[in-house]
Amino acid sequence: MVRSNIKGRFIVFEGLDGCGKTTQAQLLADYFSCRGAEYLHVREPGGTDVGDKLRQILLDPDTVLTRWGEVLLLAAARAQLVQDVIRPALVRGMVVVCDRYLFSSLAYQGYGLRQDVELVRQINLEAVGGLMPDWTFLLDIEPDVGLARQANRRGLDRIEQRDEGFFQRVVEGYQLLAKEYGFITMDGTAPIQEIHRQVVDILESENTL
Ligand code: T5A
Repeated sequence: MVRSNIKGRFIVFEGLDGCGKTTQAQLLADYFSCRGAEYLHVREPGGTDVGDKLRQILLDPDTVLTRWGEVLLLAAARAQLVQDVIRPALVRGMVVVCDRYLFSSLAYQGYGLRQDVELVRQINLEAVGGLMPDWTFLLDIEPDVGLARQANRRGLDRIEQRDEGFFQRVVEGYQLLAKEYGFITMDGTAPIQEIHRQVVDILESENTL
């Protein structure tokens, strides 16, 4: 059973590079911390020894990787994170806040890189043993806004260096996924604290917190 023994809550932030996911995931983690709740904050790709090594390969601008190689390395990192970290935390009853999940592979590798979306989905569902989040917040921004935020901050990684058409397909992919999976879409250009307040309000209204 996909969710057998799971007592915790699983919350995911998704969106384009620089949309503010990490900022919001951290604010929510701080919120849980202040309330004394047991929580875990993780990001993809990474979060395990293997996953961190794969992250380096995946984001290094000097890496030359086939498209399916990229899909499979991301799925391998995700499988490790779910098996070793996320699922055990959920079984213990913790709240898990995750910066990106398998929807990123559907949006970036499926729609963005034009790989077979159904196959990307199947591979990833296998990789995570069917585990899906309780809530997914999509921070909606235009690609140029996010990439400008990233470039001002730290330069662009291998995936962020892709062309405008790629990011436009990722945006459209996220819009389709939002409908399909019932994401909660937020305006990623709103002030940081305002977005945080809205996230907390939604979770409180559903008795998550
Ligand atoms: N990837 C990943 C795939 O292609 N497929 C996959 O399956 C997975 C898992 C990951 C890369 O890998 C790709 C997607 C990515 O290209 P990463 O380093 O984790 O690389 O990059 P990001 O996911 O883009 O994460 P970042 O932390 O770099 O960016 P965030 O989380 O989107 O944004 P954040 O919160 O760090 O904010 C960026 C800047 O904007 C400011 C922040 O202060 C910061 O300076 N900011 C705002 N400014 C104004 N208004 C707001 N509302 C703001 N919110 C944040």
